Amino acid sequence: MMLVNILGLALIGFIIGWFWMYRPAAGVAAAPGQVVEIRVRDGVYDPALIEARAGKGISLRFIREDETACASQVVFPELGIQKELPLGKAVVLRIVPEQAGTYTFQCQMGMYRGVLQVK
Ligand SMILES: [Cu+2]
Repeated sequence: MMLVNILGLALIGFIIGWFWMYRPAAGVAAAPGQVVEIRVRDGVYDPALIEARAGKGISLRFIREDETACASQVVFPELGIQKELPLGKAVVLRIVPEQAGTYTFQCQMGMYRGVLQVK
């Protein structure tokens, strides 16, 4: 019984770690005007860390390969952007971040997470 509880806790910890504490390591630096392709698959954005420059526009081309409902929208809460991602169809988002900072992009509930780092 105790063992079951421990396994349960370990599983919960793993899920929380995966969804909420996931921090992307490798990033893609976007040159101004560049199009960065982001694939949505297996519960993550790939790449999940995009670097851009303040005041310079970048285009993010989202390609959803993940069938789960979580992947059906991408939301940039700080930028007020919410976009439908049809399965297998590229959606290009043009973004011009005016100020340096860390902007998240995520699914509707915030389980899939990515970061747009603006310098
Ligand atoms: Cu979700």
